Amino acid sequence: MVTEAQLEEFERTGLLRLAGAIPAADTAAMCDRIWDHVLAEHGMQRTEPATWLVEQRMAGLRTVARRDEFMRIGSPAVRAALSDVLGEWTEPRHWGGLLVTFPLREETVWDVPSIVWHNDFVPFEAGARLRAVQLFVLLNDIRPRGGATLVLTGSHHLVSRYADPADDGPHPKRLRRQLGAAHPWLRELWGGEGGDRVQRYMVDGFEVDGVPQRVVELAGRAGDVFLMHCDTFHTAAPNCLDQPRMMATNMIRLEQGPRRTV
Ligand SMILES: O=C(O)CCC(=O)C(=O)O
Repeated sequence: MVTEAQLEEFERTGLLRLAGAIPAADTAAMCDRIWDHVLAEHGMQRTEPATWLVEQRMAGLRTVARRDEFMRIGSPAVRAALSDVLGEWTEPRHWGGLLVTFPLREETVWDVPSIVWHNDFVPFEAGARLRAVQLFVLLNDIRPRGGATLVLTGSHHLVSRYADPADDGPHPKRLRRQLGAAHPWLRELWGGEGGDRVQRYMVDGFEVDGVPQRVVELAGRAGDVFLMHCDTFHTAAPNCLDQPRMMATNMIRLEQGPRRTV
């Protein structure tokens, strides 16, 4: 059950963490299926890091994500939280799109990336302020700097201010351009480099139009699940540690009918 304090945090930051929302045995079974695939398709062996040759986020995982094990992402805790936050929601046919990144092979200093910051396009719906929630699920333990998704907390409030209500929905490129033109802090987040970006974006944060913004890394333990407001900016991050990051994501949409607005 999501508490009032968690709902308030979700409203303020666009992000809510459910610790241990999926049992360890279930996430372990999902990781086993990913490793089976990685071995069969790429010859990468779980116990032999020297064979981990794919550095980019791994493509071609759709078939694995259709395996029954991944239906367990829809655990009782995840379902209850979605109901508390969204009200009525649409049951997805599949629960996971997989986000798997193996470690970079060259020693690299982790930094806040300046590329691919985006919101995922979800069409506007009359009368609904919260149209969808994006789930991010940790399938293995992911330490900071280990490739977990980065989220610009607070940015969902900017999207609702800057997106043109006459549009069919919030277009990420358009928004990036508009927000960047108005705010150097954002322009340099998704266009700049240099300086201490960790300090600037993850520690200090900034108020944009009176709305606090800060970059948060979705690191944590296997089975932790994050619910993210669908308009929140986020991006992929490099994996500078020695273990793969294994996550799943999905956009859970509002059901037609009675709605909760936040
Ligand atoms: O790879 C990642 O962590 C980013 C995922 C992402 O941008 C998305 O699922 O929309």
